[in-house]
Amino acid sequence: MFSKILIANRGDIALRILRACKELEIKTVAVHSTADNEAMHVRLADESVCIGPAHSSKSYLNIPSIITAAQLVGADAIHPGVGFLSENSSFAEIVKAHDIKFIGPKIKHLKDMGDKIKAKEIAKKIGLPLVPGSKGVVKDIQNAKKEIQRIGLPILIKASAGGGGKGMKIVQSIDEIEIAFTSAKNEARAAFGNDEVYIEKYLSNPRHIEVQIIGDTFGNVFHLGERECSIQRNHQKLIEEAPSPALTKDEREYICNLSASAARDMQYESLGTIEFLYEDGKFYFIEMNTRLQVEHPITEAITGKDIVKEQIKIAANHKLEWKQKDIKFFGHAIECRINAEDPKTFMPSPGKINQFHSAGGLGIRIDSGIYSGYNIPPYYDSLIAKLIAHGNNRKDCILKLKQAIKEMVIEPIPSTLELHENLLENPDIINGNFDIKWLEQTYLNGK
Ligand code: MV4
Repeated sequence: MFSKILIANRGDIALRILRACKELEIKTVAVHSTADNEAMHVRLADESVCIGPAHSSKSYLNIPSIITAAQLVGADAIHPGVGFLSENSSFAEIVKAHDIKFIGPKIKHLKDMGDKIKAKEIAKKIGLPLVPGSKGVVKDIQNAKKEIQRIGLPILIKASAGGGGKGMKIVQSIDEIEIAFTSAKNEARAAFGNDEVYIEKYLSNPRHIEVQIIGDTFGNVFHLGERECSIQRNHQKLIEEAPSPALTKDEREYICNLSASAARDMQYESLGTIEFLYEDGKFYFIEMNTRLQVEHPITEAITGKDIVKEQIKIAANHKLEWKQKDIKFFGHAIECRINAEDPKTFMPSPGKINQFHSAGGLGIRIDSGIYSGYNIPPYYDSLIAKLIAHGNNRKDCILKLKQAIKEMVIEPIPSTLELHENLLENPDIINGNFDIKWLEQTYLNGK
């Protein structure tokens, strides 16, 4: 087992990883920017190293600085957390070149899944259903038009180096193709330094359903059920739940087993998530995330597994101590992401928290680095807390969440706590009747 892990992240996720390390009796090293001197994960770590100024390009994304910190303290592994460097294959290569273990999947899988066209090729080979689309890169407008004739409108142009929705263009009618294709390429070049694009049939009202995968270095690869992540705005998820209220038992078994066997074929290691769109009873693979995810606590709630501890053990070449049949699913879990944002305009609302009061009770979990007197810096993601409820069933879970939201106090900064309170009273939410468009087009528009 590792003796010292450097946590290359901040906020609630750094704290989450720190807790897993403590339970495994591994020493922890926090790295932080000058804006995070007073952060909770820094206070609780055994050691901390300031790795640069506030802007994340100079600190949390500063590879030389992080490697130097790891060498200075003698860390034998680095956990990249979520976001930042977590899916950066060059970072993983550099970590490895310094004889430090990168806690995550094989470099090959970071690379393959980072290239969305390659990811689709692999997914196809291993039997995952794809959205109908171009075979690989679409080079020019001529070819784009040919693809449209074959696939039919509407289509979506996506960046091969993209993911998370950046640089996508919808084409509803053929005369839009020239502008859409050119701007998709320009945006992709500007955002990713790679202007390769591909085309897919555009699904207008899908749900977003993803399957959690875990694999060890001995070829044991299992699924830990699915998560429903359709409640989102601007590609930022607000609420996630497990299991999905949209699936039948048969559909769940089908997609989870298919995902596990696909990941097994790849000999996937560590944590991963296979993302699907789900529309009219059919699943379509879109991409695979090769990291721990923000919404992992709902999977932990319904499976009773600490997947961050498992991820660390896997990186240290421990064998998973259970098989697929040993994984039992219990009840229903929902996560509300609480952001330091205005609940109506979604404008970031950093600043000082004068009062913080947590919620509690059976089945309530709060992952957060905030405290009374904490000053939320303006430089990073606005997620400040994750409120997770686990109940016997979906109704029980919603009731627990509503009470927890009433109990929680985060003052005086505006936060999305109030939005969640309202959402949980909405009949569509209560009935599980929503898709990826619902929040923006139905809920926020109708207000
Ligand atoms: C799509 C789609 C509709 N049709 N692909 C957005 C991010 C990236 N993961 C893929 N995304 C989408 N791909 C086809 N062919 C709609 C989206 C999409 C979306 C997907 C999941 C969760 C939220 C979303 C929000 C807007 C668009």
